[in-house]
Amino acid sequence: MAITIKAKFKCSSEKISQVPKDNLKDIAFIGRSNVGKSSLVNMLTGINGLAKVSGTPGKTRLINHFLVNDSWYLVDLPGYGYAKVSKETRGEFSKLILDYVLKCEKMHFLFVLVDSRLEPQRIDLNFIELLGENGIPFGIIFTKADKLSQAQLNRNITAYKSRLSEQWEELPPMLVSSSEKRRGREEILAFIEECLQK
Ligand SMILES: Nc1nc2c(ncn2[C@@H]2O[C@H](COP(=O)(O)OP(=O)(O)OP(=O)(O)O)[C@@H](O)[C@H]2O)c(=O)[nH]1
Ligand SMILES: [Mg+2]
Repeated sequence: MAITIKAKFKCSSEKISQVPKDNLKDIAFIGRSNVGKSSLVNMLTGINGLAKVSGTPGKTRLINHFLVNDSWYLVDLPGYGYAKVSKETRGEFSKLILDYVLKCEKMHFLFVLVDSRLEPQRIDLNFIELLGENGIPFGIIFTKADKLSQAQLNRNITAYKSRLSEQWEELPPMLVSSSEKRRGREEILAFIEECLQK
């Protein structure tokens, strides 16, 4: 049976001083531009158009908070790795992303979305390294699983694990999604529920 959740847009922030000041926990989504963060927010909430989706990378520019079941926030973040996004961008990750991920106390758990079709990308590996170094709790979601066969998906996930194992003793939790086919919804929501208890 599909889990129903209640969700509504709360606010967009252009700096972390603007994020909601309540003590509800944030579950956030990050990853390269166009990887499918906003689509996943829509799929999980079951509300198409709640988060703005686009075929052109760099659509989401602000930190968007969506209140779920009046008790926690789903947070849609801008993507990284898209050069044209902003003139203010320094280095590979914007100040907005770094401030939120490294300094925002509401940030309870971060999902790093990676395109299941691609071999490990340098920018994602760099971002994951940054999270590891700073002790940020995170998991990986392999997106757009509808675009490849189950066998290819398994091969790519195995390759990703072995790549991360070169550097880390312990691997982060990993999940699979397809916003197109609504795959992974139950698993991701169950994972989040568990995460919110901690
Ligand atoms: N086939 C398929 N396409 C997807 C999936 N998820 C997202 N897309 C497509 O990928 C494109 C980018 O989706 P978004 O959700 O806007 O990606 P984003 O990560 O939020 O992008 P930015 O906000 O630009 O960082 C859109 O054309 C989506 O329709 C998926 O699971 N399967
Ligand atoms: Mg987006």
